[in-house]
Amino acid sequence: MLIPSRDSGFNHPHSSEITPRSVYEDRRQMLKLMAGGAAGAVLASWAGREALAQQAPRPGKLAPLAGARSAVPGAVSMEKLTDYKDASTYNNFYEFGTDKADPARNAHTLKTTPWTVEVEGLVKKPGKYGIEDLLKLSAQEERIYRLRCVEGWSMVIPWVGYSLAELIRRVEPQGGARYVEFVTLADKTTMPYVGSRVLDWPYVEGLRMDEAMHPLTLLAFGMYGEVLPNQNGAPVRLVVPWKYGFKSAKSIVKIRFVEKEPGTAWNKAAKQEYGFYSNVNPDVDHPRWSQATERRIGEDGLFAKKRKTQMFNGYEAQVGQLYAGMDLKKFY
Ligand SMILES: Nc1nc2c(c(=O)[nH]1)N[C@H]1C(S)=C(S)[C@@H](COP(=O)(O)O)O[C@H]1N2
Ligand SMILES: [Mo]
Repeated sequence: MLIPSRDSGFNHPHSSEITPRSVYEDRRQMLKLMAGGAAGAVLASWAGREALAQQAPRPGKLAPLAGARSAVPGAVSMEKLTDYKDASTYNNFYEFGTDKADPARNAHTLKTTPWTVEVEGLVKKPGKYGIEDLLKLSAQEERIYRLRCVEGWSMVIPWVGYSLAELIRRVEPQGGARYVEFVTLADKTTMPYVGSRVLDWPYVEGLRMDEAMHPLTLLAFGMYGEVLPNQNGAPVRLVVPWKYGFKSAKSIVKIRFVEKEPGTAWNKAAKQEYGFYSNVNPDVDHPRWSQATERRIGEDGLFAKKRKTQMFNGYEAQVGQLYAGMDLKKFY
């Protein structure tokens, strides 16, 4: 993320600063391409998917968390998975620092047990959920989602979780609830950047009720068949695949049902640059850079080809109707 320089003297990372991969990785990529044939990266069948699954065994780093393959339309991308190593070492989690490598380096201090998520606001059944109960509230599914960051890179990650709608139905929103606000942990003792002026803490995000209820909106507890690494938002986060990455709030502690559009962390930091909707849209430029193309993490070496960003990150068939008639340049 990049916000206009303010009086903080803080240097924000630029989209152009995506760490170039080493020559070693170029070589590795070349060997992979040779081994798999030119079409090796594109697999269009379930057989292909299974083959990929074999290429990406459980990392064996954290507790296992299995999910059955999701039947939700659009929930299982056939694209090649991003390497676990890349997905867990190239992160945005500003509570732990602004460099992409900071979260993996610093988030070991995050204490994820005990963990409680409070459901509050305009619901008939407010309450506190211990993380274990929240995990068991519905069946865990594997969802292979593209996630595209507003800075211009993307990944393909096998998440484990269930539709946020399952929880929402359980707590019975009142008629006046039109938005859902997600409040994340802001603990100065374990998160070194909370208190810095880079953002207003806690990091807050929000969705319109119909977006929150959409079956693709995932409450995620794991990835690659294991519980989430701290740097990816343990123990529970959101993944909203048709929106820029920053909508996918990490380490959630409160889910609040509200009447008015909630203020969100990046909108508060730079209103003209990050709107409430933040739908992935190649036709709406960020004020300071184009959003038309993206780089897939792991492909950013010698053989890198920029990919064309798709409308709603490729999920238009599933979510396009949520925005029928809306001016997406105005509601960016
Ligand atoms: N609490 C919190 N959640 C956050 C962020 C953050 O800084 N703090 N960064 C967001 C951004 S900008 C992105 S791109 C994604 C990155 O998720 P990943 O590191 O798992 O790929 O997390 C989002 N969720
Ligand atoms: Mo992002």
